[in-house]
Amino acid sequence: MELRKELPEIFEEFGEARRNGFISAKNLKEKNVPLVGTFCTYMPSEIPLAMGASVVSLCATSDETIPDAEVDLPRNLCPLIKSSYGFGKTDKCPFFYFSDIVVGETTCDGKKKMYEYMAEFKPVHVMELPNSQVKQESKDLWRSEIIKLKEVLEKQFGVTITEDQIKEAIKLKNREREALKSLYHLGKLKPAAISGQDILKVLYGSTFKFNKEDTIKEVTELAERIKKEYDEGKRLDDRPRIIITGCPIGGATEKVVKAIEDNGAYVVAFENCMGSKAIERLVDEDVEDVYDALADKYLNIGCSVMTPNPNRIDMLSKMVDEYQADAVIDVILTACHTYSVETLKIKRFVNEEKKIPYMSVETDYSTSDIGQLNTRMAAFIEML
Ligand code: BJ8
Repeated sequence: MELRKELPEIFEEFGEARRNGFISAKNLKEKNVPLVGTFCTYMPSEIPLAMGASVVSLCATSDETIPDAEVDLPRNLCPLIKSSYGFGKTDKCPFFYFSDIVVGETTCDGKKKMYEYMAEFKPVHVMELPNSQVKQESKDLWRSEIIKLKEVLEKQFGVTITEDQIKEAIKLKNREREALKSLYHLGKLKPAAISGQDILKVLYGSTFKFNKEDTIKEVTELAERIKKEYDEGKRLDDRPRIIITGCPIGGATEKVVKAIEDNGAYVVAFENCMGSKAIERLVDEDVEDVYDALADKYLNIGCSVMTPNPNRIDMLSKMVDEYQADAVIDVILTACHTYSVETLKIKRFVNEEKKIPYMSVETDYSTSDIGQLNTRMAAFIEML
């Protein structure tokens, strides 16, 4: 039985969240609520949340503003970076327009250099992210960068951010993570309960919702409803189960998920910054020092900018087992060197240790490769 047909309005509501978020952002500004823009999962959003600010993921998932970006930036650059810059430069992203400050990090080379230009038309604070997760010096540096972020925000907005406020923000963000996990963990059910396209709609949509209590309630109720209906027998057909890993997806790159599901498989999980990479690990609420707790959570994100990057492998390994995956597809954005170089390691791990098929696909934000994506997915899924 096709469950999706019975829940379209809820998924559509999340699908529309970005557009509806524009109005919410305007309303927040009218109430003088500070708005902090971000492009990356490493940004510890608990710090701005602690002072009552709202945090928004800035537009970076469409090719609409790439030609404007290419006036200033090289063409041979990751589309996420060009899109981010283009939306900012042209003021076509209302979230960017309403953001009082953008917080960036020294992740990949292209992104950190792009922030230098972005700072010409927007207040930008760049956090210095170490490239190693294993050294104590790295953890110390990241902890001090989190404290520096707090001080920058305090100065810019004329407030004091207390540790108690940060503790409350940690609890709130953890509850939001738990709610989202309850939804995407439904991907572990076999046969599938919902499609990957619907999971993605909720994950992507939730990044544009400002009222966290509402999001927690809506997502929790949605997950409970799907599980209840699944237990009553409403489920999708049994198809090959795919885990997506790699660069962040959402917006234009939903085409990859669609191509997989149009060609006979389901995406059951996302090991990327739209899914587990960002959400799975909570901030430890029992650690007395809030900065230690935040540094530990965020520095351990398994992004390919880290060297080495064992946390990506560890998470993927667990996910392949828990989601009973039949294959892994690695999505690489054009000109993303770190994820691209890491494909060999992921391929070896998936093929040799998990003993399931692996494929990497390189894509951008255009629609020109949809035919090719369909052909490749059909051939790959056929052999599963
Ligand atoms: S934590 S994945 S959101 S850096 S795709 S801009 S790496 S060239 S987006 Fe990312 Fe943070 Fe990592 Fe997640 Fe550079 Fe690659 Fe482009 Fe990337």
